[in-house]
Amino acid sequence: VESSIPEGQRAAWRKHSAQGFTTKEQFEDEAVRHIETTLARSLFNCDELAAYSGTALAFRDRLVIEWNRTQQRQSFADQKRVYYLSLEFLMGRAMDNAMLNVGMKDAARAGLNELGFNMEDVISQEHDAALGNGGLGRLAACFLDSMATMNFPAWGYGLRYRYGIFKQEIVDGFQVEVPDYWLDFNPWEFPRHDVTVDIQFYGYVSRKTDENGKSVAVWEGGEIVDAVAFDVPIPGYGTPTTNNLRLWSSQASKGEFDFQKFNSGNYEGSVADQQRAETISAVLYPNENFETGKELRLKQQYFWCAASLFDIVRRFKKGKKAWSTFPENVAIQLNDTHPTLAIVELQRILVDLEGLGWDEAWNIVINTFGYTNHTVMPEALEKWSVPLMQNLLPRHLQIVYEVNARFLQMVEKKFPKDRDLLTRVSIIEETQPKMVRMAHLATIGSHKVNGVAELHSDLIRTTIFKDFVTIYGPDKFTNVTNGITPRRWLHQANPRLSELIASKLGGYDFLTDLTKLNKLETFLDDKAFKKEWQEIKYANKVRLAQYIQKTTGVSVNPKALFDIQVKRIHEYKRQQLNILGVIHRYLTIKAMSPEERKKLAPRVSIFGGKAAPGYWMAKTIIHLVCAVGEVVNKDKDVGDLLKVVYVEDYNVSKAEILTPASDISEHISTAGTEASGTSNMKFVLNGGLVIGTCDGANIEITREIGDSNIFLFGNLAEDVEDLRHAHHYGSFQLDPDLAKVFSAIKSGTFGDAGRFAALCDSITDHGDYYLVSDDFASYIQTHGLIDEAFKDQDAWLEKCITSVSRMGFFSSDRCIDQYAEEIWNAEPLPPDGGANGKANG
Ligand code: GPU
Repeated sequence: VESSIPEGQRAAWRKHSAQGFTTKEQFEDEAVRHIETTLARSLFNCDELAAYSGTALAFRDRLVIEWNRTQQRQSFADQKRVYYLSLEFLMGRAMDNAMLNVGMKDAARAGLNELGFNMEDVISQEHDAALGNGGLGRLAACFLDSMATMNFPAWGYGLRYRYGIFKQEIVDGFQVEVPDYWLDFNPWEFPRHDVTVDIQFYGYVSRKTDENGKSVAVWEGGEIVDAVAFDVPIPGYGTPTTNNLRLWSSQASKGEFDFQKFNSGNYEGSVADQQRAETISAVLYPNENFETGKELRLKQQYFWCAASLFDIVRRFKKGKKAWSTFPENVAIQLNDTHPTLAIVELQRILVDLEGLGWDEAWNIVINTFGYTNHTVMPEALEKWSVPLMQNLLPRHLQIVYEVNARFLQMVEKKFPKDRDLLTRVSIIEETQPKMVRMAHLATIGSHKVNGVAELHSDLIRTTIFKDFVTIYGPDKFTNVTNGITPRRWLHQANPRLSELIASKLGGYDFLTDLTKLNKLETFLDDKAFKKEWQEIKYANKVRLAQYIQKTTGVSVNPKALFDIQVKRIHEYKRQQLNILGVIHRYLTIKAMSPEERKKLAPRVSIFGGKAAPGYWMAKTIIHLVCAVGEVVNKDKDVGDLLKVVYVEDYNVSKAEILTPASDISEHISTAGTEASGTSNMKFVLNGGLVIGTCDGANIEITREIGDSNIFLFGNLAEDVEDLRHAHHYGSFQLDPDLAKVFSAIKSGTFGDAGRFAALCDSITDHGDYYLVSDDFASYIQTHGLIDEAFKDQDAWLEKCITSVSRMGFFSSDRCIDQYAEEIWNAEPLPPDGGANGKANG
């Protein structure tokens, strides 16, 4: 369909083209106009939410103008596009980021002041876009930011959940989940009702002969659900490039089939169908590092993969190029195995719908996809039951079997007569029922597989993908250590620190080349600089203390050492080790003389994070933290020496308050279990130190910042297996200090001991799988070192500044460079047509 304005009318069009505001005055014009007309509010009816809305809409206009231009530019340039498929995008708030990227925040602040509002209050009106669980989803958001900033023609594809991750309330020390309906007013999304894709489920496969006498599979029957596109602009920093995040929403099909039902008078039936269709994109599954194998989840996955692939293929076909060039034009990155069906769907499109031969198609598929693995933990590896897939996606299951047969044939040829090898690497697990192993399928269907930190990438090569390394050779497996965007995690979260750094480095170049931070080390003797650094940290702690006071009623002393552990609650992340250590500290303080107490540095132990609703042990850990807080915070013997706080509903916006306010943060997973971690990077970048195990990216952080600037403890990954074995077959020796902690719990010091029995027993009686007891002594001892180190504030500060100066490697810009170079073979498209891909002013 021809939809462009005819040549003769374009001049008139251009004359009236939207400009967006460029001055404070114009900002006020636009904000007030939006409040009065778009929102139909008035001078007499304008609260902070309305002020937020008007401000957001004014900035949105600016974004949209660049967004349209970027999309046009990318269409004309016709170079390789990158597609990032992720079931999670944990975006947080958009407006502050839009202001940073448009570059008019100061004008808007002044304008809002004139209109009677305060910028920070207005910003905090925005509801987080919380379409993710934790690290995996936030990584996707950081990558979008980097890809736009670095001018890559790159789109994200995801699901538009009506309900994101639940809101957590703590009621009487227990987690309560409340649904997060976030779409009430969301100015950052644009419905594209003209971009709708029919998605098929169920039905059956038959074989037909096409006009050339070739046998083709035809997938018929079943039901159709519509995928409607909702687009979200993703602005880059320091560049007009504004990329697109396309989120699919499910709707009942408007096709003939369903109208028949409606017309035949089955009104209730058609409404029920509608609701069933909408269920697909209704809610984000709230599990992190855990898969439940529910049919609706598989439906979500196929719905999103099929819609995205249709869209990607449609865009490719516009260029009228040979199919063989598909991988030169398209790179698709799979964020974990959740989008693995995209591999099968592309093969189906090429073979069944486009008539390519199997091998030709499969070559295209392999060269198009890259797969990122985020865990080695068995409970998180996706497996779908064959009967379930047979019923929902009959043609896809056939293709999976065909892929598997050909793969196993190849393996058999290379390694004859090794039946065990075939059993181990098969996509199909021969259990009852049979299961489809998605990680195997993703590995076989991609040209590169990467882990997210060096240790993790080594582990996948030697454990879950060992046989695949034997089969394919080592080059298919690579590492791209995670990173974070310095725009959000330094400049936005910690504006004063960013400003101080800029004043020393002579500008904000470090925000697009984080390695520039290393010049900070030359200011280690600059007294005024160090004093200001310290003042900024203190101010950030005061802000957090006020927030804690307001939300929990607990008073904490901002001069105390702030010790923070915020992340999803999981036994492998070992919040239980932290709280058991806190109890040990409490018992130690209680046993101290007043003189001894005076020598101790006051502490605030801050916890935050959500437990998956069905994860009872995680909920028990939350309850123990709250129960300990109840006792400790009221204990007059203890006073400021120890406070224990649970911050409710940890999310991206809370992270922006917590991260800049830490002295120490805890990244204490059992060695070998945390693939990377990314909050470790955020805390160090904000001038906090880390207590951590030799796990995930902690190891590379240590290598970069130096081992004297981090507090490492605990057993190494290489020893974990033997230790676990010893728990079962040797004699399990509970750490004596931990034993004292358990007797305090069991004697009811923190309320009904029965509530904590399962938690204690998991360590004492059930094998201590996460090595809490093995690491306890070293953990406690290391906290002692932290107490000592914190007393020398000057040395402490030096560690912090040195660490920040050496964090350049952990920018997500570096990740994207590496993906582009080593996996995607994609180039940036700078808006000025220049040769380099770096952001331009
Ligand atoms: N991660 Br698998 C998640 O957040 N959710 C998941 O379902 C899986 C992994 C995390 C890893 O636990 C964390 O170590 C890593 O930094 C992050 O993904 C991003 O790679």
